[in-house]
Amino acid sequence: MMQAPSGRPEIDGRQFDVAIVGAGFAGLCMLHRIRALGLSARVFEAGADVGGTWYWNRYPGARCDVESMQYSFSFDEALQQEWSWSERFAAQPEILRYANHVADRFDLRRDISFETRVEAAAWDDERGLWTVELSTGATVSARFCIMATGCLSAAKMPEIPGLGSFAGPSYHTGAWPKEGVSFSALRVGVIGTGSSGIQAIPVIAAEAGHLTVFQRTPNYSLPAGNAPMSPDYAASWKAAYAARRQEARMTKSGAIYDFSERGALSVEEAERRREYEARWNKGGANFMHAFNDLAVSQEANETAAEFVREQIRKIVVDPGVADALTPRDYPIGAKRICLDTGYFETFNRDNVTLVDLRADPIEAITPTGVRTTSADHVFDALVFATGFDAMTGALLAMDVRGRDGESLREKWAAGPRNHLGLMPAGFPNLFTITGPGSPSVLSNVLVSIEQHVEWIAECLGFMQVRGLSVIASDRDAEDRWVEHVNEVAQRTLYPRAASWYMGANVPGKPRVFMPYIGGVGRYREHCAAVAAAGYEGFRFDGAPAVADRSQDDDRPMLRTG
Ligand code: N01
Repeated sequence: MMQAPSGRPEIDGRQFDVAIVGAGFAGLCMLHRIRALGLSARVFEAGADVGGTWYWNRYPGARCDVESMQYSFSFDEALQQEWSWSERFAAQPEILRYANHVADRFDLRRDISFETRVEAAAWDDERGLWTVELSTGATVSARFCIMATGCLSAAKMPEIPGLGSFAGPSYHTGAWPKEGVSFSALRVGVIGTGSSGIQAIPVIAAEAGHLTVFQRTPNYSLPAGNAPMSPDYAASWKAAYAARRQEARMTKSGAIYDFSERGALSVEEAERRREYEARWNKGGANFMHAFNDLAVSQEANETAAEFVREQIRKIVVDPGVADALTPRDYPIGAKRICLDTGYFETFNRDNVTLVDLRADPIEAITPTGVRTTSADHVFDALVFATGFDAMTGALLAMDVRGRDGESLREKWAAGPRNHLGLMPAGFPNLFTITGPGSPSVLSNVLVSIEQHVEWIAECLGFMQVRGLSVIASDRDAEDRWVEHVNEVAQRTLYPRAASWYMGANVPGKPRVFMPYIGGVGRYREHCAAVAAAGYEGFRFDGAPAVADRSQDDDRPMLRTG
């Protein structure tokens, strides 16, 4: 970008209809849709290129856990027909290539400012504008501000004494170096056994001289069953895309699985085992849909959990290691289920050691490695697979201020609050895509992104043709929605695990179940009903942008940039 004489980018002082924060899949999709409304938009992205999650998470083994044929955009028929996936579950480089393809195909880059972080955004009631402050020193304004910041984008380093004192290189899985890392012949320590650690550990173990895994909580993990994409399978999906995408939109999780109509306890034990075995052998998250009550009945859930524990005992040769790797104290699925390729098998390797932090906690990171109660572990490199300040972290990293200077950080001090997972009351014209209070991380997120993008775009279109300039959510509606989100979560087993869904991985973060678990299909219907009823729970203010309403239907009225 050319620099203005002041040294600030020439974008300084410009006004847009819409400011979009983030150029991951949500930001790209939103920008494309905003352009179709004839509005001006600018996307601000901290990374040097598009891709969001898939730009930052380049750790070895990074791979999607939703099947490739379903983890892609549906908004453009030519796009979904022309793109070919090489594997059942695509790896990070291929998904990043897809994000780049989308950006190129729709010529999106020209409206994106890269290496530009949004530091603050403040609403000005009199001007009906958001003022957005950027890390480059520039300030822009926009009538609407759309947060496409991602739910797992604020990497979380653990709070361990001595962090930063390690003399060798250290890496967080969620901010992996672009140029890659060689662990060849090195002594490597990995802290964390969530989805990222579970994917990275087998790949690092195959390369490293020695790998030590520090595990605090054992995790349930299922074999991914990844394989090269079968051309016939891809073709069958492409031929039926219109119907299958529609079907996926109305499912609970935004993806088509082999859903069961049966409860786990309604069948004999032998039948239950046959069902679990078939799904385990086929691989993927279909296992979690073997019976329809695994997320709500502790007794039913225990049958699936015990099946997985048995598999761990079968795979891991050393009974002590198997025992330490076995999760027991929370329901399967209540923490995000992991999919792996050879994770438990990795602990049979001679060059891999498991340190059970429940028995031998970390005391400190030292210049040479990690000190636990019983030993000093010496490393050449350290990997932190310690997760994210999920769902709210990226939003609250910015100083967002609504009406009368109300701070979003203060508003959400006891947990996120908004109406429909889309707009916090007191923050007019500010939308979040797949934020807290929406199905987001519990769903095939591309389906949820498209649903939010479409809802927001239709709302802006509704305002355009009516000459409305400001939309704000009602506090009453917000209260009701937050209550509903909590109430639905309490009917499930999810709150029984100390998960990042609950904010439990961040010391001091309120323990609130953040995503909406009522299901993607039901949520979609609810959002559509709200819009059909004239945006129930939202209020429109502001004078019409033009006097003559007769031409509203075919003329964009919010264009300012
Ligand atoms: O992060 P996590 P993640 N000392 O929070 C441990 C998505 N994702 O990056 O469980 C020691 O799940 C922590 O221990 P504990 C997916 O939604 C998807 O792995 O808190 N250990 C845990 O083991 C996923 O759920 C894909 O006791 C510490 C680990 O670090 C989400 O991202 C791939 C510690 C963090 O696990 C996050 O996954 C990757 C400490 N102080 C990610 N602090 C796919 O699509 C934390 N830990 C497949």
